[in-house]
Amino acid sequence: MALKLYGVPFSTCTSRALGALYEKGLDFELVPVNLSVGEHKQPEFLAKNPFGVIPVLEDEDVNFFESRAINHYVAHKYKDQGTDLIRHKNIKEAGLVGVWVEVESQTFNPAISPIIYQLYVKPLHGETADHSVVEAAVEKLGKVLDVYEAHLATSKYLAGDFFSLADLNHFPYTNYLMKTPHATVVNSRPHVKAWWEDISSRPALKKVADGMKLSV
Ligand code: GS8
Repeated sequence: MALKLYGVPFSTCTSRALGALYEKGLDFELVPVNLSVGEHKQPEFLAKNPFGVIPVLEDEDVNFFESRAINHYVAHKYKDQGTDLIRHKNIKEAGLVGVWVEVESQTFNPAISPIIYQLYVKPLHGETADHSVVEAAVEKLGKVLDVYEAHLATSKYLAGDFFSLADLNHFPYTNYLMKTPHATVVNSRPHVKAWWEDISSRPALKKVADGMKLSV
């Protein structure tokens, strides 16, 4: 099999890459990486990603890391297969996909990731969540989602009237957030809520959610 994804489905970044592979309906092998024994810090894995983090997508002789870049590659390489994640036939729409892919990475992710780190990752290491950090991040996320709320009032999805990589890249962190009491930050904004309900009901993303087993 040509494509191999190294990672574990409970990891948000692995799940981001799984979302694109499932939306494309691709045949691939998921190769588990045992984080608890530090397999990702061993020479064999470091040869694939010198930063020692998951996921890595191996396509025969090339290794791709950084989940968003993996998705960009998959969206381009398989542009005519499964869901068109980048609107490659319309340069302006493709440009808007690029805008919202960056918004997720540069604005949404820094606001949401501390919440998930405190509530899901720290307990995995036997550490206690710092709720003051969570509260501050929820407030910051609320301000970001105020902008999303206004935008989604006039646009069904983030880049336009079509589902794209921009929406998909938001999936894993939001999926974990929605299992916490802080789901209210989404549910209290009607257009953000409707957008979330729409994207999270897609069969490919439901399949991703099934593998995201961490709980608070
Ligand atoms: C982040 C990769 C990362 O931190 C991406 O791929 O998007 N920007 C990169 N991966 C985490 C798991 S994320 O669920 C990881 O490998 N953590 C283990 C470690 O840092 O030791």
